Amino acid sequence: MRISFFLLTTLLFRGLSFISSPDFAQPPVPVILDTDMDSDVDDVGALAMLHAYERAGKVNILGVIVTSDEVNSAACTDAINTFFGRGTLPIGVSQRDSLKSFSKYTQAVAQAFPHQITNRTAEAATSVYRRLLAAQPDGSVVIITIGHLTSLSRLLHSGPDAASPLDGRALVARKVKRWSCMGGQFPNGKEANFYRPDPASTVDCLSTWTLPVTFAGWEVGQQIVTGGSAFRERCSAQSPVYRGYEQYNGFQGRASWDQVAVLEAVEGLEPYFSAENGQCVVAADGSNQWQPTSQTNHRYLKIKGSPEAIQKRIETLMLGGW
Ligand SMILES: [Ca+2]
Repeated sequence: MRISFFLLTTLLFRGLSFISSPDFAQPPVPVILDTDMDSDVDDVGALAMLHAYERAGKVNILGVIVTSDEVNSAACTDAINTFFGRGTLPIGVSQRDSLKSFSKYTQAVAQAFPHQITNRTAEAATSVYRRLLAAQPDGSVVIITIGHLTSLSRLLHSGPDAASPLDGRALVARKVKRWSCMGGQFPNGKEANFYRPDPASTVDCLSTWTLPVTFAGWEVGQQIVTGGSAFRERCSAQSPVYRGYEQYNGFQGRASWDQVAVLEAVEGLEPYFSAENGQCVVAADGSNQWQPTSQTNHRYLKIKGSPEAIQKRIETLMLGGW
């Protein structure tokens, strides 16, 4: 009886391992995440998703750019990376002094979970961006921005350095495959990542960028609420993801703007999204307008099917599943 039970549990374990085993059919996609880990908590969910993808063999996280002036934004990011076993991941920051304290969750996460890096000790974002890109195969890197575009703009205007003789635009053109951007409201609107606090960086990036870019607009993530009470029941209380959502609003749930960008960046359009091709034009105040054209490198996402299916997929990944 005891042997039978042992065999049963062994087979069950092997079966589950097979179901959750990494998909090695495609090599993992090299990804750089550029986040404003501060005011909203969807950045926590998005970073947790990337770690789940990495464990499943889908992505290779090269590093994280923290585009924020919040004093604990880099420490919180490093604490999450460390929790998921990637404490050696490079982190580059957009700002190292004149820092402010305004986040509802970054301090709590940083205090509760081990980390090494802080905003004051981290490398500059431009140096990290350039070093990470220079080391990758040509045309391979996916950049995911889930905050404002100050660091990406600085990268594009950077000059040659020890990492590469190429300037920023040439380095991006050589190494990047595509950009997934949480930003804007489509077809027309005004969204925070585009207009606050650095709308000039949005205008600059969109006018400078020549490779494919997919916009995950405000109106998509707004329809997908994650991190609510049902999520709390399934999430380990020992996780920084739990701590983040607990601190942010006590698991009342939050829109999934940033997670949508990560989901599409890794899994592509199907089965959750369709896309509209055209041109996103940004005004000096950060508002955006869509111009339908056929010859373009821009597209924006639309939900295909039900928001509930996307919510379920995102929460599974936020919980570390596959
Ligand atoms: Ca964000």
